Amino acid sequence: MSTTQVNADPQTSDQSDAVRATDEHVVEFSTRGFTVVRGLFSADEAAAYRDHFMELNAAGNHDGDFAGVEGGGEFDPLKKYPRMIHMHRWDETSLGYLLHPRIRQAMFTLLGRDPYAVQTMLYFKPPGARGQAIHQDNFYLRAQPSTCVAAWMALDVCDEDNGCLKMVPGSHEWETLCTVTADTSQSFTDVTVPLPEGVEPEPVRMQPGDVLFFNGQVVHGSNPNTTEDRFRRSLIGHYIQGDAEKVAKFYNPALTMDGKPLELEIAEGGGSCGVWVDQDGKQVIEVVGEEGLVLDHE
Ligand SMILES: O=C(O)CCC(=O)C(=O)O
Repeated sequence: MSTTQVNADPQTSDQSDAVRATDEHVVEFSTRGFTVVRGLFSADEAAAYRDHFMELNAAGNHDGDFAGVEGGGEFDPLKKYPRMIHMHRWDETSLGYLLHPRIRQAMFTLLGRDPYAVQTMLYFKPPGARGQAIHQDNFYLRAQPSTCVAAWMALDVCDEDNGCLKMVPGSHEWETLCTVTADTSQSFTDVTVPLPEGVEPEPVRMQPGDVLFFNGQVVHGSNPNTTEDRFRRSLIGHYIQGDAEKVAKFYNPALTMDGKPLELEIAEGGGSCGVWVDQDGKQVIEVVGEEGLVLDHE
């Protein structure tokens, strides 16, 4: 199959090293749990990724495609545009993004060392599609010790109308929360986490080519795409911090940022999780027993 190829070579791409993660990004990432490197990829590169994945979608189904749980109705647009996962295992362009030198540089700057690469995802989020209820990525990846990190690239303009990501600043300091049932008329997944009163996620508006880096403990999600004519496509690489020794089975083998496969120990699910309790009028997380729910991936 011939599809649009994306130039992943920083020596010849128009973006080169012009845009990099800086000290300000490091400060924001460590204090808020996430940061956006604006223009890390050019608008043309984002357009080429968009074309590539639309061609892959048009070519048929792929292993792991996920149209969501029941609840989207008879005309659920995700049936035609299911989320793709682990494309880097069979698609060079996805692998090129996952290990891209600019992503590697940004990760190294934010984390102080290379991470291991473990997953790719592509959200098409067409007009009318449900969003994804708020969650913490490390609930699924189970990277231990420490956590996972995402590099979430906007392929379209992302705003509140088409369901941009929304993040809870500072929640990277939280324990992994116990999950509760989500509203599947709004979310294509059926689990979520509760927030204490007064805590609201904030929308992250992005332009094509901007990359949002976020810590795997950060509570985040997205609302439905309420537009009639705008997709909200995004390409995501998931990584685990380079001191992780274990990860859930689904993510093994991991890859070094040079592309070498690496078998880590398997982290079993069902560990302890946190619930919100009142302590002297303040909501704090109390870690309780075992999480009953074990999911392979989000
Ligand atoms: O793109 C979205 O709407 C959700 C993405 C997400 O939750 C993730 O990348 O972990």
